[in-house]
Amino acid sequence: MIVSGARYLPGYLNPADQKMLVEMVREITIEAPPFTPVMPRTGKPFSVTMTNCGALGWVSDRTGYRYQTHHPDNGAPWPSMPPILLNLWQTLTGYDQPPEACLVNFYAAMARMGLHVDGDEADRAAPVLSISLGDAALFRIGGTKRGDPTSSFRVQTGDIVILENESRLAYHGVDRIISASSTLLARSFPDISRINLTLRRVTRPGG
Ligand SMILES: O=C(O)CCC(=O)C(=O)O
Ligand SMILES: [Mn+2]
Repeated sequence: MIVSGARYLPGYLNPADQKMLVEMVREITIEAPPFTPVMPRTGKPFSVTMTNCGALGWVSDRTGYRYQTHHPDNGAPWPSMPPILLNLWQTLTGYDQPPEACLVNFYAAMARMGLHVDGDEADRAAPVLSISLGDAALFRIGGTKRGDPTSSFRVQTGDIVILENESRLAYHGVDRIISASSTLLARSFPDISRINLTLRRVTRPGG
């Protein structure tokens, strides 16, 4: 792996598991349709659309980034965290608290995600578990300071990346999508190239 503390599990999910997760995402979007987040202050739209499942969902609007219990557009509670995600979290992280949020990012062919730290969680001891589905992406990761050197590698469908220990607060982002490198999403999400699921623990027990 490219940065110490992170775990990269290439091809962890087999094609049948990947299809099951795509169907799971399709069901989530029926209750919680993808929304377009905007940057705090400027209101500039993200190039990805998003939704969430779990007790808490990550949102961004003009007032800031935060976790909230309801969909920003329809006000409904997020769909519950599917058991398959709880199981993956337990198997791969062994963390003693379950994940509270699964952020679902939808990348169209030209979408990207700038370098950032996942820092809106009170529980920074918990790992972040990230699943890639569909077209490959150039994933960039560096250190815990913005100026630290970075390197990039291709994450492919079925790959899992876990940010934990000294990589938990590492800068990371998605430079670009490698179009037409997978057919996984063609049927269920014809306009989407890549889906990323990010599982996170948000709150600390008792606080
Ligand atoms: O799409 C990815 O692989 C990364 C997504 C991400 O870093 C995030 O949503 O915080
Ligand atoms: Mn992130």
